[in-house]
Order: sequence, then structure tokens, then C-alpha cells
Amino acid sequence: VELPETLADFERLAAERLDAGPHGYFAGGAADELTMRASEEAWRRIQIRPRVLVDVSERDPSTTLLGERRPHPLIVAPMAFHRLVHPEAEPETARGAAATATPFCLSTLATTSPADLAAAVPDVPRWFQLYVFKDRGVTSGLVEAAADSGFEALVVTVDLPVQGRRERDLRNAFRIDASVPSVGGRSGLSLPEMVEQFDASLTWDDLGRLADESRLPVIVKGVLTPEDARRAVAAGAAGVVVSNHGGRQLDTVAAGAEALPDVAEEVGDEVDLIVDGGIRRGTDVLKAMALGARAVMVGRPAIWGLAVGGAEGVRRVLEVLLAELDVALALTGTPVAAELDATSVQRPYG
Ligand code: FNR
Ligand code: LAC
Repeated sequence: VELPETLADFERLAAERLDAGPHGYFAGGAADELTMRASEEAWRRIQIRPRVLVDVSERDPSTTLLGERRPHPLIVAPMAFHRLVHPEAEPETARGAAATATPFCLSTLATTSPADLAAAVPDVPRWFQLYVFKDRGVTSGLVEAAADSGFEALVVTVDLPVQGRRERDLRNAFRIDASVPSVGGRSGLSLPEMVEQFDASLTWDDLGRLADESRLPVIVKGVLTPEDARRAVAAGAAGVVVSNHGGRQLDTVAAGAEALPDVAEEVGDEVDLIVDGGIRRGTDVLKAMALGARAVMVGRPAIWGLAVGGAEGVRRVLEVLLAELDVALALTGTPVAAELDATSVQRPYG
């Protein structure tokens, strides 16, 4: 297959390939989708302040995450139900990630168990995303399975005590069979019924206990304010993902690009900051790092890659972003990504 050259082209092709139901689930957001669209636009609006006559003959996109050097700042975001897009599901996506040394974050709602993912793609750096269940036995079983299967971090998602209003799914009457192998013994559940099993009474105290008991470093995903980032640090988090869940939860909250600077000012020196939402260009990645992120999560584009070209499609999506980042680092006059700071960007004039 001829693979596209931009993430936008992947998005268009995927829209042609997928049926309306699954496409609406993956492409859609909450309510009027204002936050979803704003999340992309916010990166685009930020201007780069390029510096010239800097030696950019060698570029270094590497970063440090959880105390380890990583070759670049991309991570595949946790997303549910890859099997709706490709018969090989999460292992196929993970193979594309592995080809570019990109950490792959497996969702609690993955259609592959942590053990099966590890067995299928042993060389992929992997993190496990946790939704906390009312049934604490289910939760601890997931955490154990992830640690036993070589997952390196626990990404605890805290912005989904209930599900946002996904109006495309309502209009399409799209019903997902949400019975997933990670959460055994619960077959035939729809997604809303599965989300009912999540513990909507979870608080910072619970998070603190989880971090205390966890064998793996805990990263809190779904924080948009410096107050909450401070609480995450106090609870023992090793990282925070500044995220609005791809605009799928509460419409009209801030874009990641807008929330990141204040969070970075509050806790940027204390924990690893990651940002996601609307990352579609290498310049977006550069801007995220300039505003204080050590890494970015890439969501929907990975799914479009999977839909269009399986593992090779995912790989191409990530390679395009890295190629764009390389050019951006050179032309910004900041060849070492880890040295980017806020002087590389500005709010637009006028
Ligand atoms: C998600 N996201 C998500 N997050 C999470 O913590 N657990 C999950 O199971 C899911 N599932 C999920 C499904 C689908 C279809 C999408 C699009 C997103 C949110 C995801 O991790 C990430 O925060 C956003 O997707 C990032 O925004 P972009 O890159 O998609 O714009
Ligand atoms: C979603 C959930 C499952 O965004 O995270 O669809």
C-alpha cells in the first residue's frame, strides 16, 4: 500500500475506510466537540520564535522519562478497542510503535490482555493505563497482570468517573461490546455498562494508596489545573499527563496546549509532564516541549495509521511526526529538544 505523507491524509483515508459507527467512536468528542477542535487549534495558534546561525548540523530529539533516556518524546496514547479497527488489534499497533522505539500505552479497555500484548510484542516499551473499578479485586488483578508482564508504568486515568456525552455514538446508536479480556467474567457489556463498573467515588486519598502500593511508577492522566497537578505530586505520582481526554469528556475545558504552561510552572521541576490532545505535527511536539512537557501522547493518529496500514501505518504516522520534529528542531535553531524552553514560542500578535 501507498502510505500517506501527513497525519491529515491518514485521517481522511481512515474516514473512508471505517464504517460510520466505529469512525464516530474514534473521531468523535463530547457534546459540541469544541474542546476537541480547540485542542488541535491551540497548538497551531502558538508561534515559533526561530533563532538563526546556530549549529544545527546534528539534532537530538531525545528526552528523559521516569529517569530513563528515551530516543524521542512520542508515546502512543491509551485508547480502547483497537479490534474495531484492525483484526490484529493492539499487538498490531504495538508493532508499529516498537518499530520506532515508541512506548505503547495499553488501555484497560484494550481488546488484548496485558500478558497477550507482552507475548505478542515483547520488544515494545509498554505502559498500562488503569481505570479503577468498584470491585477492588478487578483493579488489583489488572495492576498485578501489568507488573508481571513487563509494563513499566501505571497510567491512572482520572478524568472518566462517568463518560462524557458522545453525541456521534448516540446518533449512530453505536453499541460497542465492551467485554474485554483484562476484565474477565463480564461479557456482553456495552461501553456505558462497563463505565458503570468504574469507581466514580475515587478521590486523591485512593490515588495516594494506589501509588503507595504500586510496584510501578504511577502517572496521573487527565489533569488540567496546577492545583490538581500539585495534588498528584503530593499523592506520590511520578508523572502527570495534562489531558482533556481528546475532548471526549467535558466539553469547553481547556486545550492541553493552554493548560500546560501553568501546570509546568507549578510542578514541572518535580514530576515528568506529558501532554496530549491534538498533536498532529512535529511543530506541535516542539511547542509542547518548549512549554514544559517531556513527552507527548499521540491518540487518534495512531488509530488512523492502524486503519489505513496496520503496523506499517502506525509506524509511518510516528515516523512522519519524528521527521517533522527533526526539521522543526533545525529550523528553530534549537537542535537539542531537551533544551527547548518558553523562549522558543510566543502567543500570536494581533
Ligand atoms: C481515548 N482515550 C483514552 N484514554 C484513556 O486513558 N483510556 C482509554 O481507554 C481511552 N480510550 C480512548 C478511546 C478513543 C477512541 C480515543 C480517541 C481516546 C484518550 C487518549 O488517551 C488521549 O488522551 C487522546 O486521544 C489524545 O488526543 P488526540 O491525540 O486523540 O487528539
Ligand atoms: C473513551 C474511553 C473509553 O474515551 O476512555 O472512549
